[in-house]
Amino acid sequence: MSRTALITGATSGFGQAALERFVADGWRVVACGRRAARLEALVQAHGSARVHPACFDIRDADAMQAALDGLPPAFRDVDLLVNNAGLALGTAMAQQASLAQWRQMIDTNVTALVTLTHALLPTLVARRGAIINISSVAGVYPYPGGNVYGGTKAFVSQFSLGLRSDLHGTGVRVTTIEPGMAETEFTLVRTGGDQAASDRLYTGASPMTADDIAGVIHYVATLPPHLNINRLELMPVTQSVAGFQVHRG
Ligand code: NDP
Ligand code: 8X3
Repeated sequence: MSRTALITGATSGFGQAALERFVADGWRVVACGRRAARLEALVQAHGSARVHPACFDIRDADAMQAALDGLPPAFRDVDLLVNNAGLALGTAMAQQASLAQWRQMIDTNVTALVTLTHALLPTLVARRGAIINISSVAGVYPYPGGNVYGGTKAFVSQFSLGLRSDLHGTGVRVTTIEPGMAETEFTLVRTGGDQAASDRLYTGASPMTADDIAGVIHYVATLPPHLNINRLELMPVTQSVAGFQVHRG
């Protein structure tokens, strides 16, 4: 029986790579994002029986609800919610950071994620479905300039554990995936479109790929229904943690 996944941030990076994996495995996918042309290209590539485009800004709760209300019958029974849409903006120290950027990260990574989860929980409970939340190593390990981005991802990881507790006995699975450095449009977005900065970060570093993360998302989603992975932290071999700093003055 064909299952249905709703993937946010399906126009790029992890979300788009995950869509490709799920469609190839016979799933239907509700593909969410703001960039209509990219969503349309996904429908063209895979067909409207497999991919339904849901074009909305995830921070707009009314637009989100309208998109859910407008799902064609074949895409309404969502078995898997992949909360992937998100972003980091800037790497400024907190004392120099933009409050507007902080708010945009919170609105996208936190408020929109909980709003969509809240809207889909009745369906997911009825279908004994699954939720995969994309967090980050930035939510576990602090680094200079990570401030609010890391805070939003710590929220995602803790919210996921809370969902696990609340959904106890429903059969709904909840997993947090916490990736480290992966080459996508993430750094392009974070730097306000600085392709050279993005290239500098990834060149020679052998970062993870979007497809690496998509494979993990698909693996988690297709485990036997009695098995729940609570959280999974991943890094490229070239990345590790080295945290403390000491100021003497
Ligand atoms: P990309 O920038 O390639 O993709 C981000 C996706 O989020 C896009 O599809 C974008 O769609 C969507 N998105 C962003 N803002 C909104 C919005 N307001 N409304 C709707 N959709 C939105 O980055 P990644 O694939 O790397 O990021 C995916 C997730 O993984 C994010 O949550 C990120 O924080 C996380 N992550 C990334 C890591 C990395 O190193 N790349 C590591 C750890 C976690 P559109 O612009 O079309 O709206
Ligand atoms: C993205 C990973 O280390 O750039 O979440 O914050 S990092």
